[in-house]
Amino acid sequence: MSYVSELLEQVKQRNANESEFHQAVEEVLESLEVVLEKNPQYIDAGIMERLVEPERQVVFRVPWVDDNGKVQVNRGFRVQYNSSIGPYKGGIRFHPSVNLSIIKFLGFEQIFKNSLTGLPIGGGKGGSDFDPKGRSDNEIMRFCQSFMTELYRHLGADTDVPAGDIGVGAREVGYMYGQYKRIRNVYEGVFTGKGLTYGGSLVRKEATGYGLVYFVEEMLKAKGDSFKGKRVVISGSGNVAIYAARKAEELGAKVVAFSDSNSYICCEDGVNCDIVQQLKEVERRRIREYKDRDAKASVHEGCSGIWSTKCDIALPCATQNELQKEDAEMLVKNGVIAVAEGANMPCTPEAVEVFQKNNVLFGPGKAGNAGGVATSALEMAQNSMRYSWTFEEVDAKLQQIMKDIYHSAATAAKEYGKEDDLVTGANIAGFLKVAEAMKAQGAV
Ligand code: NDP
Ligand code: 2IT
Repeated sequence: MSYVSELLEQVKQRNANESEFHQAVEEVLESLEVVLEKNPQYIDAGIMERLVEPERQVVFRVPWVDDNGKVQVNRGFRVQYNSSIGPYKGGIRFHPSVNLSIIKFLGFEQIFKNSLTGLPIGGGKGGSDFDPKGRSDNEIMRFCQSFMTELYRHLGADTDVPAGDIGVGAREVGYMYGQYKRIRNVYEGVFTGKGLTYGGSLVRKEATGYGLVYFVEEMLKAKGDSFKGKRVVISGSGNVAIYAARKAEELGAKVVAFSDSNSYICCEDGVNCDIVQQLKEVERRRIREYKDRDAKASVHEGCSGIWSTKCDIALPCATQNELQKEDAEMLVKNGVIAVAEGANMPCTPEAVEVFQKNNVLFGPGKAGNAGGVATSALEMAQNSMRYSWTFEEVDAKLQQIMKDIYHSAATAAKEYGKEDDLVTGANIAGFLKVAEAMKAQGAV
């Protein structure tokens, strides 16, 4: 058995029943095989064995009182995966499906993504199986305060800096930040995605979606193409989806479909992003209600059917494993030219294989959606300076970072004989910096 297969077997045995985590590790280890062949010093230094094992994992009880006076109990997680190039950095997810496997896969991905940004941030992720849907503002606040009453002791502006993810936006970040500040009695940049009145950065809200589109623009440009006149399908209708749509439109594309976990909507003339933003970001309603405000739209039950919508560019921006082999085959049959992951690991390995075999340009999440965490690192920099950059300044830095990520992934792929394979290229480019830092710091 090869070194990589043996290590993967060990990971599977040691972390039984964690399928999402296995999936993320398998993809990365397989693409690093070519690097390890050329650089046996990484094997000698035990880099891989250390890389797959989180530095620290915290699992805790989150008790809170609902509006009926009943005590509810959720489970909280923070996985501090790797701090070789900077403080642990990564979002917090609130969704009923959250478990250790999901937080570990997200934390593991975050190591390479954060390295790719070129900024000094390590990898981590956290969350809870708490379901914010249907909860009042006060319930959300009490939950966030209880969550932070345990988590605060593990955080710090130079230790671990969380941010948002699914189910965690500006409102939740505000409640968690407020509780942290109260308990610690320090005003520090311990969270990113903060509100603009208390240390947040301009462009952070837009950054993941905008960054994804900047990345795809670069991917298209390398093939002499652009967004102009393209039909785009975007899954999800949350933070990433909304701002990806806005930027794609700005660059001359037409966004024809959006979804949430219950249904998807299509509009041949282009979906009106103002309505989607009002419905989802402001009013927290369901996507199917779009039709009440735009009669030209059609509504379809279930979310997976969205991939049968004809398009040139598909941007999965909802959740892991939402785009499977049959969906990929359908997209290819309908002439898709580019697919890029706004979500983390939305395409199954079998779907990615379909895209690559059919020469569809494919941008993996750890490269394509890195604009969010990159802008988080810019928020940290501004907090340290006690200064704020303008929207234009942050946006220009984000654009440059996304271009650089594309080129480092493309260059690494070429160097290792895998031209155009951005999955392999992103994994290699992200890995090399972390591996060198770990080697230099000794067996810690
Ligand atoms: P939001 O909570 O704002 O939106 C999530 C969207 O995805 C909603 O439309 C939601 O629908 C849908 N969704 C969630 N779970 C499922 C599911 N199981 N099946 C179908 N649809 C689902 O989250 P974000 O936009 O912030 O995050 C979206 C993705 O992007 C995630 O994978 C996240 O990890 C990734 N990401 C986010 C970054 C950020 O800065 N926010 C940065 C990089 C990656 P519903 O309302 O019905 O739940
Ligand atoms: O998956 C991600 O990169 C995020 N949810 C954003 C993390 C961050 O720290 O901004």
